[in-house]
This record gives sequence, structure tokens and C-alpha cells, in this order.
Amino acid sequence: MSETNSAADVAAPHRYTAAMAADIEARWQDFWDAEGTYEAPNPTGDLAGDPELAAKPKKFIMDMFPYPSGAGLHVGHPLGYIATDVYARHQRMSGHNVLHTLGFDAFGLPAEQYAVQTGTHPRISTEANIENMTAQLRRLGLGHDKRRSFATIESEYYKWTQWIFLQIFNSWYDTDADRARPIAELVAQFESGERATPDGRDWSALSAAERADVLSDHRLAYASDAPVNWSPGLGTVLANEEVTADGRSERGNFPVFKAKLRQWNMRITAYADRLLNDLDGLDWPEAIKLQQRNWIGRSEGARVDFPVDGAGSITVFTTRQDTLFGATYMVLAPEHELVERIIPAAWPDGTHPVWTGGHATPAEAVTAYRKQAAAKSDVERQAEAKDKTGVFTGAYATNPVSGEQIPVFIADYVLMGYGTGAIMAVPAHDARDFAFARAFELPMRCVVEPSDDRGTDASTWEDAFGSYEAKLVNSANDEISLDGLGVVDAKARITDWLKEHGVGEGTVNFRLRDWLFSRQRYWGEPFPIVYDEEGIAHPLPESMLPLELPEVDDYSPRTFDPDDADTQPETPLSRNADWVNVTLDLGDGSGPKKYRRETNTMPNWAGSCWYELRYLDPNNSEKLVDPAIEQYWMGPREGQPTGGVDLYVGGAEHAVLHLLYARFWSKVLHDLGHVSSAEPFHKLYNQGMIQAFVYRDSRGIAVPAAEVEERDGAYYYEGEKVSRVLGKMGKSLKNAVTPDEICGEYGADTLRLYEMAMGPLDVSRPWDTRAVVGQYRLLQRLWRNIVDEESGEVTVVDTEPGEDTLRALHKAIDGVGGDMAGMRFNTAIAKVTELNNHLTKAGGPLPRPVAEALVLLVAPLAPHIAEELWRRLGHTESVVHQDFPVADPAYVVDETVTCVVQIKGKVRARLEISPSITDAELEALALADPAVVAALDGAGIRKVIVRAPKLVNIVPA
Ligand code: ANZ
Repeated sequence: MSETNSAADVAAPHRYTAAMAADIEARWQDFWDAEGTYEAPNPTGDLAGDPELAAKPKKFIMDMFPYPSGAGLHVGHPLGYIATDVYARHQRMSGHNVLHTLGFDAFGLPAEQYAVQTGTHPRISTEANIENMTAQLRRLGLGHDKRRSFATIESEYYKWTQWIFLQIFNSWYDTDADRARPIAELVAQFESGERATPDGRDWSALSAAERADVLSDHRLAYASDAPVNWSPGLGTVLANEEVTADGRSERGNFPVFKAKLRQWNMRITAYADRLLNDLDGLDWPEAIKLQQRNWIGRSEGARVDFPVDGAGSITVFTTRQDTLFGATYMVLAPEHELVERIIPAAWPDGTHPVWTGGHATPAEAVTAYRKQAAAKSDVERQAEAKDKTGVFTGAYATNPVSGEQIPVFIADYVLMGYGTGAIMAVPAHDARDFAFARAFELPMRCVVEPSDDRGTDASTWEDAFGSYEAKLVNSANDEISLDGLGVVDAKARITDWLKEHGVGEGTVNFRLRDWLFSRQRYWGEPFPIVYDEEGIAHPLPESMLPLELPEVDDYSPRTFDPDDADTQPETPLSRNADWVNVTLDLGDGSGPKKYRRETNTMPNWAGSCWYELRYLDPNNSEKLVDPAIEQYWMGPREGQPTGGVDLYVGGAEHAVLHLLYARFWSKVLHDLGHVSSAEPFHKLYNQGMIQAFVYRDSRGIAVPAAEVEERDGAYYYEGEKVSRVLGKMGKSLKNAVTPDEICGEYGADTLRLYEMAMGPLDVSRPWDTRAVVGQYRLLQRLWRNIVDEESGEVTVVDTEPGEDTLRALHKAIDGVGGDMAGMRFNTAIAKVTELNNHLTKAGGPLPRPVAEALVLLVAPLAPHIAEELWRRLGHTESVVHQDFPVADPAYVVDETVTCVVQIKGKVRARLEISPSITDAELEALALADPAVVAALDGAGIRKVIVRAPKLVNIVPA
């Protein structure tokens, strides 16, 4: 406690100390809460009667809301919250109606895992964590509108999450209109015959189950049996976005397998094009846009049908339809459903022994290979370098242009989840096909002329030739020739031919898959879906929402041997027979009937898909959000064509998860007319991370960072030398510093300043507790410039400031305002510091206008001390709603002027110089200028006319 309780403090009872900061901060936090200082009025009601406020522009400023972790906050967490708070305060002081608040994203796995370990109900531990984090955050003096805060686990909130699920379930994507529409309108089309049913029968001739199946193929939320990512170690299935690049669960790092399970999905793929295109109008970091573009992965190519005797045809997706004449074999993904239909009972005569994998029949070979493939992740399967494995199916298909019979294999390098799950293999021009063809002794045909000297006999090549910059060869039949065409023209030509012959067409394929939306968890939103005795899914009517999570004793997820791919998930909710089996009248005219509830829960992403909307109108029990309120805060406007939050700050790790899902929900709600904005977040900003030093002993084990001593550049823990590297901050690395500790030692204002001063906001920076004191001293000097440390009296005087001080002040005002609007808080602080130092040096009491402006400049950064000084300066209204000072341009003008240098009356150079420059100095500068030297080109000088500081005129000899 060296800084805070020194002997000097006794001599100066009114010095700004940690104890004084604690007192000031608690007092103003209570005041703000009591006064509702940060409450932002909504346009209906409040605003209608307040023309002054109605005239203000709005700003909706948001953080990615936190998960209430049991570990509480460390100083890294609030970096973004402090930044948005400073920004919001500055915007508020610059004439905006600012909406700024923070809720909790409170469903999720950690609470459930903690529950399993400790037996504490997830609700109990989550609520305790929320309480703890709320207290930690309150201490930071964040200017949140607390009336608008909520946690996603509140049934009044998740009622609307369920309601949105029902909207999505009850809609379909009309590709002609390019938007979602209510499913009832699709039913009407089937009923009237305007749209044919898949098998051509009348809608009225279909059974209820058949109709449900037809609709399910269109609904934006649907259950399906597609292969999903199953993680036995977690006991749940996962979305693609939750699986790491090396095929493991992002959470827990468990193996992930492909398994066929009936699960809920969201048809996000229907929005692929719009999700891609609308990125252009968003003010987001390019890196995040790029990640979304890659994740959506648009490829232009073609679908081509290859007939198989007696089994219809195999459709492939290719981006190189120009190489069709070079397709010498085909590959299906091992899970492809056509496999069963094409395999013959026995190997055809003359089957190459390498193709059979040593199995007696195609069926045996396929079964064995499928088992092997299921144990691998998609990434392992796709690795370029890996040995290609696979097995012949015994079937042949016909190449539609060459008419050749080509063998059909299954191989794990072809994924079920991409394109059609089937490829035409062109070994001469695709590296993976080349490797496979070599391993299985398959023919290769060169159809794109190599630009090097390898020749056109592909059987002699060492690798595939895969260029787009070459001409086609060996590509002709009786009807069409691609020979001599470049790749682009050949693609166009063959695509037309395929279409004319009804064997293919040009298509666009996306890498994006539908979003797997169910989890085998207790701690999530229950689905508002019940099944009748036939197994048909029915939505609950709105009147039955919220469907609350049942209070159960056994909420533990069932987990399995992480490596056992053959296991099946079990949902915790399924163990509650009373909750699951219900008799309900769904109000659809069929009266009370027996139903079974859906026992999966929604993924933890659901609650964060729309929370920005609930901040707008948190207590609306009739509607998700009042349209006028949504329009006011989020609606499209100039420069923001798709609307959205004005500023959204959070970590870059959410590039393709939360940010993609939220965009999708936003578009559905927009299409259905519930919101005017088509995008949730107009401007996105990624803050950097606060890193911390990790100290490890000779065994590599992290030791408590706070107890490490530094001696001569080396580090010691309990006398033993330890190593130091920069890493993450956290409990497990024993280097967490909590905001509470820093608030206790110096006060929240110091912590806020330190975090903002550490560096540019978007750059990661190492935490250094020893450096915090620097900002504490700044506040102490600020205080001392206004308050007498001994008497506690305000020392300002009612005199006019001198020229020098005015210059320093207005420069600071100009710089700080610009920096805050541009989110350059570190440089803003540097300018405040400079001004404060200038005033300290100038000595004597501050003129009142200077003191007041200084306090207003500091207010967004250090709101407590600013509020206290503002009050002591005699104001009765909060500093929060004062106008941010505006610089007087007269004092900001740069201290340089532009001097024009002419030669024979022609301008040859401009010099930036001091206004007090002498004629002699100016003449020397002008004659030394490279442009002047060049223009004179060796000519002598007859005369130089100097009019410092504006003009130099040179007359050559
Ligand atoms: C023939 C061909 C010839 C191909 C050639 C490439 C080069 P992008 O660009 O990522 O969209 N492919 C298609 N579906 C696949 C699947 N399910 N699993 C693995 N590979 C698949 O990639 C499209 C190309 O990837 C397609 O074009 C197909 O191989 C392959 F010289 O077809 B290509």
C-alpha cells in the first residue's frame, strides 16, 4: 500500500488517494443509479413529448455481452467495455441520444459442467456468477442503461428466442422473391395447384405425415437425419463452426465424428448470397469480412450427371467442367446414399485387385471402408499430403461427353457435406485425383495443354498440371470440340452443351452448410415443438410461450468414451417423463391430444442471435420489439443501407459463429416484416487482448505471477529462477489480475485510464501492474490543479487565461475530441496529460474556463473524478450530459505557414515554415529546395525578392 497511505497524505488531507477515489466513486455510482443518469429515452412515449431530444441523432453502442463465468472478471475482460463506455460518454456529450447497456449470455456448457462436478444447479451458479460480475462491472463506473439489461436465461427473454424459432420454423425461402415468407403461403400454393407437389399428386391426396415431409423440405428450421458432428466426449452434437480446423471440438478439444442423427437445422444456406453481398455495406474490419466470405465460400461451376446402369445417375459438382473429357473415374463420398444402389453383388470380371482392397464382394469392401472413414475428421480426410485411400464400388458410370465407361470409387477425400458429395475425377489436372489415380493405377488423360515441357502424355507426369492459363486439347466428340479454347471459353461452351443435352447446368455452390441447431443439453432454451403420435412435429402456439425449462434433479449430460464413434447421444430432458409426455390443445382444431415434447435444447448461440433488439424494448410483453422503437435505433439510414447497431465491439474470435448466425436471424426477421434493419451490426470493431506474463519453473509449471521477483533482468520465485513469456491472462496460468484489486489500490478511474492508455485499442498489449501508477499520478495532478490538497478548497480564479494557455487548451480540445470520435483513446489521454502538465508548469490557480474545460475533457475517461470536480466547481447538474468542449479554430491553427517559391513568376515549390522565420533564413531554405535547384538547372541568380514568411521570388540571370 505504498502509494496510498504515505506520511505525506496526512499532511495533505485533501489529496486524491485511493481512499478518496473509493469514496468518490461509490458516491457517484449510487447517484447515477438513483438518478437514472444513463437511461436512454425511447422514441415512443418519452421522446414524443421532448422535441429537443427528438432532434438529437441517436447512437446505439454495444459490447459483445459476457458469459457469466464462475472465475469472475480479470482486467482483460473490461478492455472493450471501458472503450465503448468512453466512446458512448463522448458521443453523449457531443449531442447524441446514446443507448448503451450490457446483459449476460447465460445459457451454455460451463455452468452445466460445473453442475456435474459440484451438484449445483446451473441456474443457481449462473445467477450467483451474474451477481458477482454485475458488482465487479458496477465498480468500473460503466454508464449503462440498467433498465435495459437482462440475462438470456430469463424466461421473459427466452420466450422471444422461442418465438423467433417459431417464426423461422413457420417460414420458407421463396427464391423468386428472394426472401423468406410465411409457410402458410407455401401451403396455399400447394393447395391451389400453383405449385406441384414433389410426386405430382394433389395436396389433398397427401397424408398428414407426407405433407409434413414436403413442408419440412422448405422450412427454414427443419429436422433431418443428415450426418452431423458427434462428440461423444462432450455428449452432444456440434455445428460445423464449433469444430476446429483439426477436426476436434472447439470446447474441450474432444474428437468429433460424423454420425447420422435426427437433428434440428436452420436453413442458413438459403441466405448465402445475401449474407455475402450485404457484407459490402458494413463497416467491419476487412479481416472479418474475409473470414465470412471464405466461410460462405461461393464457387461457380456446374453440375454434371453421369448415368449409371439401372441406378439413375450420379450428379457431381465441378468447378472445372472444361476438363470433362479428362474425367477417367468418379468418386462418391463413403456416406453417399447412392452407394447402396449402385453396388453389384459381385466384382465385375477383370476387376483390378488393388481396387477391391482384398475384399470378397463390393458390399463387404464398402462396409469396411465406411467404418474406417467415419473415424476421421473432414480435415484429416482432405489433407493434400496424405495417402489416398478408397475402394471400388464395382459400378461403372458413363462420361456424358466421351461416352466412356468409367469406374466409380468411394474415397474419403470426397466429403459428403460439399457440393453433391460426388466428383468426376480428372487426375491429369487435379492434385488429389492424381495421387489417387497413381495409387489405384487408373488412367489419366491430358485435356489442358501444359505450358511447360512435360508433353501431353499424362502417364509420364510426376504431378498434375492445374493451370487456368492454357488451351484445351483432346476434348472433342462428334458434336462438340473444346480444343484450342481457353479455360474460360471452354467452360462456357461445355456448360451450354450440358444444358442442351439435359445432363447438367451451370451452378453456384457454397461451402456454407445449414446450421445444426440442436444440442443434447439441459442448460439451453427448450424447443417450442411437440410431436404427435405419428411423429409429426407441431409448433406450440404463441400463447404457450415461454416453454420453461423443467426443474429437474438430473441435468447432467451423458458423456461417452471420447473415442467411441459408435455411441449415441442422450438428452437430459428425455429423462423427465412428466415434462416430455403431455396432453395439449394446440388450438389447431384437433382438440386435446397426446404429444411428446422435443427434448433437445437450442445451442448457446441462440440467445445472442437477437439480443440487440431486446435492449431496445426490454419489457415489451406483446411484441419482440415495437417497430417504431426498432426503426429509431436500428433502422436503415444514410450511410447505413441495411441499418444496425452503430458500434459493436468485441473479440475477433466470433467471426463466423455468432456474427454469422446473428446476421441470418436478422435477415429472417427483416423478411417477415418484424424489423426494418436487415443487418444487426453496422460497425464492428475488434479490440485487442490484454496479455500477461506467464512465469514457469524448471518443470514448466506456471507459478503465481504476483509472487515473482525481478533481479537484474532475471525472474525468481521462492528463490528459484523462473522463465517468463507473454501469454493469456487467466486463473490456470496463475497470472490473473482482477479489476477489484486495481480498483482497491488506485480506484476505478485509474484503472480505466490505464487500460485505455496502454496502446491502440485494436492491438494486443501486455498488462503491467507496476505501470498503473502513472495514470494514478495523472489524476492526482489533475486534482491538485483544481483542489487545494490541504484545505480542500477549489482554487480556480475568475480570470481570463493567457494566450499560451488558450493555445494549449484548444489544441487539446481539438485533438481529444477527434481521438475519442476515432476511438484513439491512448492518444486522447496523451493529449490530456500534455495539457495537464502544461497547466501544472504554468503554476498558479487555474482560470475557471480552463479548469472546466479540463474536467469536461476528462469526463468520458475518468467519469467519477470528473463528476466530483464538476460538482466542486459549483455545478448542480451531472457532468454526463454537459456539452463536450469545442475548440476555437483561432487557437488551433498550425504554427507553420506555407511559403510559395516562384521562379520568373512561376510557382516551383511550397515550403512549410515557421511564421517567425527571418528573410535570410527563408532565402537560404528556398534556394536549397530540390525543386528550385532542378528548375534553375544551373542558371545563375540575378535577384531574390523575399517577403517572409509568405513569398520568395527568384529572378535567374
Ligand atoms: C473436376 C476437377 C478438375 C476439379 C480439376 C478440380 C480440378 P471449390 O473450388 O472449393 O468449390 N469437389 C467437389 N465436390 C467435392 C467434395 N464433396 N469433396 C471433395 N472435393 C470435391 O472446389 C470444387 C472442386 O472440388 C470440384 O471441381 C471438385 O473437383 C472438387 F482439374 O471437379 B473438380
